[in-house]
Amino acid sequence: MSYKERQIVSDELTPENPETAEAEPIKQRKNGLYPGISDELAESMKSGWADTELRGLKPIAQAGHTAARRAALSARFPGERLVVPAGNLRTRSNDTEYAFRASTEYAYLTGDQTQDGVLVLEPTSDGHDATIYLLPRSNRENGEFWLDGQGELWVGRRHSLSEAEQLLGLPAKDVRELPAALSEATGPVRTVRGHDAGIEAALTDKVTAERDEELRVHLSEARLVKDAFEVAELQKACDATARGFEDVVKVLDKAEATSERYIEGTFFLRARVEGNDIGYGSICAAGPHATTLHWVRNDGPVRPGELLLLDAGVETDELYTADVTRTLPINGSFTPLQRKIYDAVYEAQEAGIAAVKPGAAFRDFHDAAQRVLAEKLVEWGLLGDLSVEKVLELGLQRRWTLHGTGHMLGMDVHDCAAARTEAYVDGVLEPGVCLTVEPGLYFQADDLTVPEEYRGIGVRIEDDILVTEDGNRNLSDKLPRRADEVEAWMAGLKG
Ligand SMILES: [Mn+2]
Repeated sequence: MSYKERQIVSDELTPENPETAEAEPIKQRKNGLYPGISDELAESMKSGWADTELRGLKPIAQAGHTAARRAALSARFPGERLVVPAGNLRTRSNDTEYAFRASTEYAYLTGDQTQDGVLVLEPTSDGHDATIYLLPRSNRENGEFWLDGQGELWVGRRHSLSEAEQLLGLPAKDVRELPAALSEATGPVRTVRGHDAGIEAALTDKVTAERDEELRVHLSEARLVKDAFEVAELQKACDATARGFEDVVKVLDKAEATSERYIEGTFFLRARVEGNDIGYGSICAAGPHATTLHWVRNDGPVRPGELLLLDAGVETDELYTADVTRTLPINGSFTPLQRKIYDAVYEAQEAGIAAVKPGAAFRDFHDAAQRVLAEKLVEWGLLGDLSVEKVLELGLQRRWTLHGTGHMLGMDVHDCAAARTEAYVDGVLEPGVCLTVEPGLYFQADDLTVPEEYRGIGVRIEDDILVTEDGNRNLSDKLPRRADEVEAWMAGLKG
């Protein structure tokens, strides 16, 4: 069947009118439009298929945690209908789509990652009833399963609604019924915007941007403290990421013969084999590219004698990502100047990590790391005869430190981004918070204010730190950080 034929059928099967789609066989409706399909073939495709319904399925590992997360959401918005969509496929070009990644809010509250899914919390007298709306198994009677481009014959078997109920611990209904039901519903409602235009259209007269933002903020702040399942996922992400970094070190000679792309592809292989994906575009920055904070073009040369700044993270199948950076001497050993700069960043990171503990202000680890870096820059004579205090007061070190020292980490690499300032940047750390500590020094290739030999050197060291009851735990400590340990680790891997 040609693409064009599939397109016509799939246009006919718009979900707005599921009853029509159910009742009327496609072939009859579009009489004569499918010259390649005989009545006999259409009839044949309707039957002769085994019952593959799965029974007695066990709930997913995080079912208990998602129930607790929904309960917290319910308590925050009593008496209101809450609508949280997974999102839809997005076009990459013509009829090809980007890989689907469910919205963080939906995956956090359900553990499900199905495109077009929607979680709805209906208010009751004492809380909410949660229902998950999903696309059911493809209809075989009307030909949907093989004639529609999103039919199961093309894209693979989906869970039936009954299977989804067993797995997720939630009642499941047909998502094609949802827009009409939402349009007719009365009472206060909020939704998470930006994921599903169809759901937003159905709610357009009922929601306000301000109230929807409050829902988004709540869901961001709810994720500040990770539960036990989430901590285990983040550890898994960090462990897989460490193996991905080892993979890269083993093939540095191949990267030298090709480009930074070899490093990107090598890490991606590990991410796909052990996890769902990379959690963000890998930064594979060799030589002066290391001074570009978000270098993701990764098309440059990899040269011995220079440094490789690799900032990459595996995202687990449950969508928790690591965010780790190591700066490595491409030939296996630092030059004295590279090492001097590296050691300064290492010392700053040590000071930053030491400042991560329950009761500390979120800003403390940033301040601790920035002070060390300012001291080094003054010591090296890059800031004239200014004192460290004066440099920090004027923020002059930032010409070379450039960015904040860390951020929350979780399902999003920059997690909890909608949290209010008082809950995040001006907040206080508590056990279960997970954040990155990632100071850096960057001397741009065209920076005339530093000695020539500094130009084009960029160093960042980044680890994922969990706040514990009595301090912190470095989830990414399977990768060495100290310069001599990095060299020994590389030598061991290169054999
Ligand atoms: Mn980061």
